[in-house]
Amino acid sequence: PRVEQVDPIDTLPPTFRWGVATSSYQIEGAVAEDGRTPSIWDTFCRVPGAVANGDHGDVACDHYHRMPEDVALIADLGLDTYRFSVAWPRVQPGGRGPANPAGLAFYDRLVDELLGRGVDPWVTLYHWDLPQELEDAGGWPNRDTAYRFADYAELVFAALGDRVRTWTTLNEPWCSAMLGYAYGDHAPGRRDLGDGIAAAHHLLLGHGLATRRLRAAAQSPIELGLTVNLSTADPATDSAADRDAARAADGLGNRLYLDPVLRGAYPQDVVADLAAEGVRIPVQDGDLEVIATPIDVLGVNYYFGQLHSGVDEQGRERDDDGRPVRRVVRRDLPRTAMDWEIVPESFTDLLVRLHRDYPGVPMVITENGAAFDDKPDAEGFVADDDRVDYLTEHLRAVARARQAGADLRGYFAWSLLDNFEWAYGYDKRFGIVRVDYETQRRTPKRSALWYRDTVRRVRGQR
Ligand code: GBH
Repeated sequence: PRVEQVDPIDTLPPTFRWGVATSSYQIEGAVAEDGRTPSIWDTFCRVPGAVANGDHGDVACDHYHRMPEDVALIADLGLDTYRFSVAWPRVQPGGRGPANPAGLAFYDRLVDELLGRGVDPWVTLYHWDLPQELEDAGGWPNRDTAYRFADYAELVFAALGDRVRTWTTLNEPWCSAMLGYAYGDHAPGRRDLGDGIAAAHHLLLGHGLATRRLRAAAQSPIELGLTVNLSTADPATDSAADRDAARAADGLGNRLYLDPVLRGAYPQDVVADLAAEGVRIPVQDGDLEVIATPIDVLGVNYYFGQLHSGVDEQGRERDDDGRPVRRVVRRDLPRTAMDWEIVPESFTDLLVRLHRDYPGVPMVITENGAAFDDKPDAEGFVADDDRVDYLTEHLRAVARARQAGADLRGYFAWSLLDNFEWAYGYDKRFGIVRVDYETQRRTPKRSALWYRDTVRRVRGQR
């Protein structure tokens, strides 16, 4: 255990950005209003067995109709930034052609409401709700989707760029590509490694194209970035098999996204692993230059760190098909309601490693948080000490990485509200504010009050 004189959180500078994050499909509801067309998640939610309890985002947190109340919650917590995403099928129905003014009007009002309350809007252009029509035309494995995304990005920028300074192109391309197209856990539910890898490349291409378009369109300085979900991948033992399993996991999960964007090349070891599976990344001339267009900020989403082994339970290093075994090892650690291990030390390791391997790009934690089995009292208040502990330890981990030299500029808790947790539906609650889905009543949990007080203290406002 380290002995520290002051709480590391108190070493975070007054300029540090403090916020909360959400995403469109997880909170908005109103899926058929004001000209919005279906996204791949509207479709996927109707596939029997795809989402827990048959849940869907038709109503979600009804944020579309309660937006001013939700902005007031953020402002009352004293936070300076709100990270939200724009629903592509709301503002450009079908994913092509002209803007839908009624859909854009919602984000227009949201941005104005935030600015009026002194909260900085931080826009994510794509948090997984691809227009269904584009999926019908091939989805992200189809190269054309990257160009459609760049057009869409420009259209949103034309409407909000006069007031929004910070833009994130994609949220977690690994999830869109692999969970959506390779593993089938997320929309659109395809299960093909080649499709997953093609999707990953076209997502990155779309990111690069959109970055260039926004940079060209900007009349005043803007901050552009990409948000990736990252995890540590440590070997379970020092054996060669375990070390190779960890390398492969780090390659497919982390470096496949970081390297092309920040170094202009795909990692050769991952390219070789994929070739062994008969998969080639569909790179065309000039793609990597586009993907490596400089960004101003890297968004990091972290939930937990993983341990990997290259042997199965019987000690075999290869499976029946002769492929190397790659297994995640669960440790005897406390877990969240998602069954994710709580490993704050890995967060520090990850951030210090990013600083070492990808120097020069400022980082912001665009998501961090946890689901727990919340027990509201009769008034709907949740005394979520487990979440307070999780957030405290992870913020300390961020502050320690910063003390070790990592260029960290801000932190967003996931999430403002309990919301639609994708394939897990509404059962898993990540909010610092409770949502009663019967009444849509919002009640700040103890973690929200702790967050408010912490931000105040660090800013020296008390
Ligand atoms: C984020 O995804 C999303 O951006 C957000 O919308 C979501 O609500 C939030 O996190 C909470 O889930 O157990 O094999 O899946 C995070 C997705 C979580 C993907 C951890 C990788 C690793 C291990 N990541 N997961 S596994």
